[in-house]
This record gives sequence, structure tokens and C-alpha cells, in this order.
Amino acid sequence: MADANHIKDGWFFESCSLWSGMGFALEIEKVLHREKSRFQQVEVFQTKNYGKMLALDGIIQLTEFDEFAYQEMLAHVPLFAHPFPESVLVIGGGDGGILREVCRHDCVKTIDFCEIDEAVIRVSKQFLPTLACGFDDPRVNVFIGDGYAYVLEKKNQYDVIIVDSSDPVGPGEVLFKKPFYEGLKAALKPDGIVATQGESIFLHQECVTNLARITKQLFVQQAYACIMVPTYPGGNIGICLGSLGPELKQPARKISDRVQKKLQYYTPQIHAASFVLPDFARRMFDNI
Ligand code: SPM
Repeated sequence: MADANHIKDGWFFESCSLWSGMGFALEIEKVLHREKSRFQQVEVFQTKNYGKMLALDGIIQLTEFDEFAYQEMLAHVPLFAHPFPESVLVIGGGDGGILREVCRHDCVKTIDFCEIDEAVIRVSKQFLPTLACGFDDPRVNVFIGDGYAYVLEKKNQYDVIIVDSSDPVGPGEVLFKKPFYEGLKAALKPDGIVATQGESIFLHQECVTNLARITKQLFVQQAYACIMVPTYPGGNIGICLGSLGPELKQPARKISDRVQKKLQYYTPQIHAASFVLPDFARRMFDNI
């Protein structure tokens, strides 16, 4: 967790034990919202150059400037890798950004959405309406509760599961462990795909290799994709994917012109390219 005093002289400073020895700062113009929910400190800032920013416990979750990169990739890589996803589960991501992207898929018939902290949804609806725009979609069923417990109750139900978690510190830590992944596997249909927030190949090598090891043990296919996101530490974040059937590194379906025109990051080309990793990372994964 970041230091509670993360604001100084009009700058928001993010630092965390997960990337110790470095920090990231954004100049802010205004605190738009601040509350202590049952689970965490929820804050929204107006930044000088990056639009609005959502922070949880002092860790940047997104800025309006580049949120599309993370949300589009975490949603569309698994969804386009699946030949016909009808039933989708999204865990976490109360800001609604992932949900917005999932809703773009007409073939998806039901979207179960489980978020532990109602405050994140409420605050995002108020301050980040361009992200929190999918909650009224009739296909969406919202559950407020613990994603870990939710997953363990589900069996053989979903074509795609997306886990938009915060970092593996505190309560979020269980979402990076093998029992959770066993639950995800059991909740998937026989050809299902799971995609989870996979941290950074530069900054969190132990966490990343551990996720890769778990998915390799449990799934038929395992892969890791990289996304450029300037406002995450190191400017990058990854997606850890596991598949019980479909090929992950190529889209299985064509994207319509109508959907493609609405996106800013995802293309079929970047889908494939995001799996081509720098050599140090390739070796890291080869050795697991
Ligand atoms: N829908 C957006 C929510 C963002 N969830 C992931 C946030 C991760 C924040 N920490 C980034 C650290 C990257 N190594």
C-alpha cells in the first residue's frame, strides 16, 4: 500500500512495496472525491494532463489518458481468441472499463460481474461515466462480493473469465495464488479461456513467473501478453492467459468495422504482437 500522505505540493506520488525504490507522480489540479470505503481509500483526482485519475489505497488504477490500452487488451484478447463466447464473468474492475469493452461483443449473451467494493462502482458512475457505461446493459448481472468466493461456487459455466484485479498486496493477494486459478478453471466450460491482470515483466518477475507456472500446470495452453500503459509503473503491464482449448495468440473471430472504429489500441495485429516478448522475458517463461 502507498503511503497515506501521497499528495505533496499539488503532485500525487505513487509508491508501493511491489516496485520499491521507484515511484511515479502526476500533477493534480483538484481532489474530486475521497472516501474510505469498507475495503480501501477510494480517490478521484483531476490531473493536469492525464484527465481524471482513480486511485485505490494510493495506487493508480487508471487515468482517462491511457485507460483504453489496458481495458481493451484485457477484454478483447481473450474474447477474440474464443471462437464464440456467450457467457462471460468479470471479476473486479469496478470502474466498469472492462465491462464497457465486453459489452461491445454482440455474441456475448450474459455477463456476470463481481466486484467486492460497491464504492468503486458508485464513484466511477459519478466521476468516470465514459468507463462506467456498461452497467445498464441488460446482459449484465452485478454481484457485490468477494470474487474469490464467487468463483469457487461456479462450475462449468463461463466461456471467458476476466480478472481485473488490483495488485497482490493485502486482500488482493489470494487472486494471484493457485487455489484461485483452480477455481477459475473449474468455473470455465471445457473450451474456456481465462485472462488475468499480470503485472509487469520488468518489475514483478517473481509474481509474473509464478502466475505463468500456475497457468502452465492447470491449462492446456498458457501465454503472457504485454501492454504499454504509461501511467502504470514502468509503463507496462501484462495479461496472464490460460486456455482449455482455443489458440490464444491469434484472434479466432474477425472484428467488425463498427467495433474496430470505436477502439484505440486493440487490433488483430496487436493481438498477435502483444505475445512477442523481449528476450529476457521469453527466457524467463521458457524456464518455468
Ligand atoms: N479497470 C482498471 C482497473 C485496473 N486494475 C489493475 C490496476 C493495477 C494497478 N497497479 C499496476 C501495477 C503494474 N505493475
